[in-house]
Amino acid sequence: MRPANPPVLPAPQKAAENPEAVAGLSPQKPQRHFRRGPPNLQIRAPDGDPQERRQDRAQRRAEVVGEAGWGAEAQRDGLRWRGAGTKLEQGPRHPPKKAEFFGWPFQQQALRIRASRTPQNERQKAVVDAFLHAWAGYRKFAWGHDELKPLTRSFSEWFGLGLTLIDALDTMWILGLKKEFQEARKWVSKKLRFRKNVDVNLFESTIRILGGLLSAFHLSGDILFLKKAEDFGNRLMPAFRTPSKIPYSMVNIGTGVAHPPRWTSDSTVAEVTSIQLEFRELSRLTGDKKFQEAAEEVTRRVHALHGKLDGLVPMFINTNSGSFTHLGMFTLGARADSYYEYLLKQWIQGGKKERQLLEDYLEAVDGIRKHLLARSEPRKLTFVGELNHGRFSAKMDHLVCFLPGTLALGAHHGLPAEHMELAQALMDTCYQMYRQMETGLSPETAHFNLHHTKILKDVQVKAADRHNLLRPETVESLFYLYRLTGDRKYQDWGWEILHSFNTYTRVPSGGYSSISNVQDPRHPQPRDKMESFFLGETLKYLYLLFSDDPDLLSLDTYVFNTEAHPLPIWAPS
Ligand code: DMJ
Repeated sequence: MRPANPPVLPAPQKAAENPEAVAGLSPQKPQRHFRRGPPNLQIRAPDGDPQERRQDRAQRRAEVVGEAGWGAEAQRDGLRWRGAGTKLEQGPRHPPKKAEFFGWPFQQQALRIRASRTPQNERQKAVVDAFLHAWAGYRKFAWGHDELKPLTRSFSEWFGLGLTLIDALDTMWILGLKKEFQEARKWVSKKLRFRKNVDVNLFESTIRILGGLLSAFHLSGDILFLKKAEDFGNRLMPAFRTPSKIPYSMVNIGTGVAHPPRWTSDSTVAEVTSIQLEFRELSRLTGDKKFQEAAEEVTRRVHALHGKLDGLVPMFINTNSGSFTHLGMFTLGARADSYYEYLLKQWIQGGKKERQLLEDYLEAVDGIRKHLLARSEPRKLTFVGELNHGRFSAKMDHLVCFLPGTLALGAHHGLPAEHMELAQALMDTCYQMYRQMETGLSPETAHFNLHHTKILKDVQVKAADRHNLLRPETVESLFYLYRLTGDRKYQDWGWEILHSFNTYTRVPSGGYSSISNVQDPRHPQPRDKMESFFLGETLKYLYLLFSDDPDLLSLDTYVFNTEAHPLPIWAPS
């Protein structure tokens, strides 16, 4: 019923191959759909066995790639010689003129997604229960503030912008929590004001606030969220006024003064390269190109820089010179992680036409294979280590666990099958980072054992790394791996993790708390903080993981930003 996923270079598709032209799905006017954004979320009763349907799709995909007869090498060569297939198409990159956009009757044409009415299974209900418990704490003790402090029943401020509330908007929509969504919407309408003298971090506020508002707009069709997003995006723009066009990490959204942190003129590479999905989408929606142009200028400059190692990037970049600094240090963890994620996801967002993004991504995956992969003892777990001036360290941040999901997503979109194999191996490892801990929760950073000794566990933890911040990366990847393979073990692993969160991090009076010691089930030492991404990402991905409906935020229609906010894939021209 649905077209097989195209290989890297898809053959020109007939209009009839539009996935939304499938019988039984709510019809869209193709032209509007293509120009404006995603189709409605397709919520329907599953027809037939979901596993079978998934296998069919996987088989068709394999056939398409197989027919093309490309291995990884040939695919990349194909990129170069098949110019027609790789030319940067300008179609979806020209947003509608602003006036045209705002004259648009949203109630009829906004590509809204109905709040989920999918029958929820027991596991999904458990996620809804967890969300409501977290939300109850936030609502009671931290309403309108950035983060809940569940133990002291108070709150903390980071930007003073209701961070948790905004980060959680689309999760509520997806979980079908209409009453909670409406109450939060009212706060956004009545209380959320960006004209305030406050420094925000460009990256963190882009992925959480801008991403959260854009996604809430797409799911609900409510223009309030788009207007807020545009206001906020405008206030972030001063960050790009630097000698190098590489943005400062901080910007005051009231005064318009941007600056680097006090101690350096560097920005973090992951931060400046992980704002593009949001800025590009904001341009497309508003018709104002400046957001996209500023963000893409960063991509172009980073692409051209020296100091990479087979596609791997250092962790810092200077806002004056525009060059990488602290050369020779390579990680897939903090400060570099989402650089790789956004190469792939921008390529997908733009309709798989921007060749440079894909080439940089493919080169980086090869770089990871060549320099950063190793296997632990005794279980031979494949992990991604770090490189410091040629010295390998068997250290892996939990943050790296986004990678199995990203690799699987790339394979789904036609990249080499070996990416999926690596994704599955790394997924096992990320699961073991939970499984081998006494609480069943992963530490912030794992050190892998490389020696044939009597140490029984592959995953070792240093005292400073024993905390768990309720991070999403592993359940995020479990969602992709289940969605794309249909192997139920990934759901079971996610279920175990949810159980551990409930056992060790749930605070009876409301909310969940990060903990300081994942190795001590008797004294996990709650830290009195519930990060906004627990509601924005962790619980959302768990809910999606437990869904058997591949059309609940289809990976052919949406791309998730690095804070789990779904944005539309710009439809192919
Ligand atoms: C989130 O803000 C995002 O997922 C980001 O990419 C990494 N850090 C946190 C979650 O761990």
